[in-house]
Amino acid sequence: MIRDNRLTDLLQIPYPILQGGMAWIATGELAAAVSNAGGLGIIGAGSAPADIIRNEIRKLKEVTDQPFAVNIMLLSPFVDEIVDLVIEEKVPVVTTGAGNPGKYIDRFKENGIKVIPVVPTVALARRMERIGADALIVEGTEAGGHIGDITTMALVPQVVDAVKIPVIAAGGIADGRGFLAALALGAEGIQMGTRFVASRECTAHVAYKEAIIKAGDRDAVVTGRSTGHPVRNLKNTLTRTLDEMEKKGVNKEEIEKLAAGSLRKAAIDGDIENGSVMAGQIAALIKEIKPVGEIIEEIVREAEELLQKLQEGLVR
Ligand code: TUI
Repeated sequence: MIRDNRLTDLLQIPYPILQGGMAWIATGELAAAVSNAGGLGIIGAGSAPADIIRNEIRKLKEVTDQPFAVNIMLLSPFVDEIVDLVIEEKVPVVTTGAGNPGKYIDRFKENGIKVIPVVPTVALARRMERIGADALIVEGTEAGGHIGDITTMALVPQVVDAVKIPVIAAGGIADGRGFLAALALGAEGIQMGTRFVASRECTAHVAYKEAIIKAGDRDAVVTGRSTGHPVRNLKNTLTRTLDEMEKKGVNKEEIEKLAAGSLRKAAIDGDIENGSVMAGQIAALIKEIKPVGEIIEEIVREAEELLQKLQEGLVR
């Protein structure tokens, strides 16, 4: 069940573990490391133009021949050219986020690309299954970045009951306990973002990784609710300023202006005070920057050992 299920069959990978397609963070290097370690590495297209992402795909292909994916962030001004790019580059799997990928699904399917949308609600999950999604990433509000309202614990079993295609749980998972819990809820795989940011192969600035290691349980706060695009990020000068602006009722455009470009500031420049350090609530569980291979091996071993103990009645 942990190593061999409908999702590992669909994706042709050893472990049903996906790496979140995080803008500015999920580069070709990180995605290749995850795919080489037996998971599904995902390049985050974010709001980057196609040429930048083509380069990331080429970098990945130089170091792995394993399956991988590109995440298409549907609020990007470059969505159409990224869609053309993944077809041209014969990317085997696409995940989508921050919107409804409906108008692109037929083109992906015609080109043999597997489509796995991120969904934050049961209604969108049903709609995506109806129009041909191969699997779903069901993301709870514990996740980092742009989020929905429902928790992973509540949302995953509801979607599992509503659809027949495989479900991948995301949001709030960083170890073997979370992995096994997701399987108990009926998911057939997991996606982790924050855990893979704090990895050796992740190309994000070291200050960003250390901010995750230092985070406490209440540090991953939500900003931007008033804009309609709530984002979970670590508490800092930026989040405090955004909170004040929201309390004062500053208009949406002003808030979005401050937030725009702030992820790059944190992830690339390492400005973890004025940039947006997007991370999930599970950040506080992460204590060490580790190689991707170790992260994946440990989580699989931990889940298998825990399952064994539960079956033997050794956990009390
Ligand atoms: O997309 C993400 N996480 C992200 S995207 C991002 S870039 C960004 N920055 C600032 C504001 C907005 C975006 C940073 N983190 N996760 C997947 C995800 N998708 N979470 C929630 C959704 C989602 C939301 C609404 C998916 C579909 C959806 O559909 C609404 C509709 O159109 O029906």
